[in-house]
Amino acid sequence: MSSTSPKASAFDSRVPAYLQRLERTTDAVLPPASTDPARLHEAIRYACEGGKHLRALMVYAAGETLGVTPEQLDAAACSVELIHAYSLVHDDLPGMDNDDLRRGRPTVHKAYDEATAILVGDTLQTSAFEVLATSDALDDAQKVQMIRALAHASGSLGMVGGQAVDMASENLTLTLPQLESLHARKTGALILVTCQLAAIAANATEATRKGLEHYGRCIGLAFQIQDDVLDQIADTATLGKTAGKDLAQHKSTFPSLLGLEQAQQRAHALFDEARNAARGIAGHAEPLLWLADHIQQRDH
Ligand code: GRG
Repeated sequence: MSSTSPKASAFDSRVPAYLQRLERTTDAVLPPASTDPARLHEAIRYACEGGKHLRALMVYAAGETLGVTPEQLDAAACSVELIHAYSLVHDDLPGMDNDDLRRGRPTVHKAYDEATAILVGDTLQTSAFEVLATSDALDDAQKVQMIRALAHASGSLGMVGGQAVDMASENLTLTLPQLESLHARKTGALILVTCQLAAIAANATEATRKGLEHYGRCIGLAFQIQDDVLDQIADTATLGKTAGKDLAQHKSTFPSLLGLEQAQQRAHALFDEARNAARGIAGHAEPLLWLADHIQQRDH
C-alpha cells in the first residue's frame, strides 16, 4: 500500500515538544556562548541552528514505536544531530565542498573563519559522545552500545569513509551499485544509526532491531535520491548560476545515472518499502509512517 500525503497524526502533534526537548538537551551539553573561548562557543551554537532535525525526529519516532520514553531518547536524538551538524560544517570547508551558504545563511567558515570552522566540527563531534556518556536516563550498557554504534556510523567505515569515497570519485562516472554504496555510508549510516540507537534504548529483540534497520536503510537511500532530485530540479531552474560549478566538477548522482523520472520512482518505491518495514515491526508503527510521509513530502 502506498501513501504520499502526510496525515494529521498523533506523532505530528508531538513534534514541537520533541524539538523543544532536542533544543534543551543540546543547550545543556554545549558550553554557553559567553564561555571562554567565546568566539568558538558562539560559532558552535551558530552551527546548530536552522536544521530540520529529521535525524532527531527519527530517533524519537523509532523509540516511540517501541514504547521508549522521551527521556531515554533525548541523548541519542541530540547526539546524531551534533554529528550531523559537525559533518555539514566540515563538508562546507574550502578543502571539501567549499560552500558559502548553508541553511540559507553564511557557512561557519564564512561567518567566522576556516580554523574556527574546523574546531567547531571537532567540538560538535566530541560533544555528541559526551551527551551519550553523561545521560541520566540510560544504563551503562546502553551508553556503551550507543557510543559504539554512533562511532561506527560516523567513522571511516560509515559517514567519513563515504565522504572520502565521494571525494575520490569526483569526475568519475560511478555504477549504480557504487553510488548506492557510497551513499549508504555518507548519508545512510547516520540515518540508520537513529534506528539502532532507538533499538538500544528499547533493549529490543534482534528481530525488532532488524526490522527497524531495514526501515532506516530504505529511508536513508530514499532521502539521498530525493536530495539529488531536489538539487537537479533547483539546478535546472537556475542553470545560469550553477553552470560554472557543473563545468568545474562532474559528480555522479541518481538523476544523472537513472534519469530524473526513474530516480523519483526509485525514491518513491523505497519510501513504500520503508512503510512496509514499519508495519512489520512489533510495535506502534504510526510514528515511523508519519516520518516516511514527512520526509517524502519535503521540498528542501
Ligand atoms: C565532512 C566528515 C564529513 C562528512 C560529510 C553528510 C556529509 C558527509 C555531507 C553532507 C553533504 C550533503 C549536503 C549531502 C546531501 C544529503 C544531506 C546530508 C543533506 C543535508 O541534510 P538535511 O537536509 O540538513 O537533513 P538540515 O540542514 O535540515 O539539517
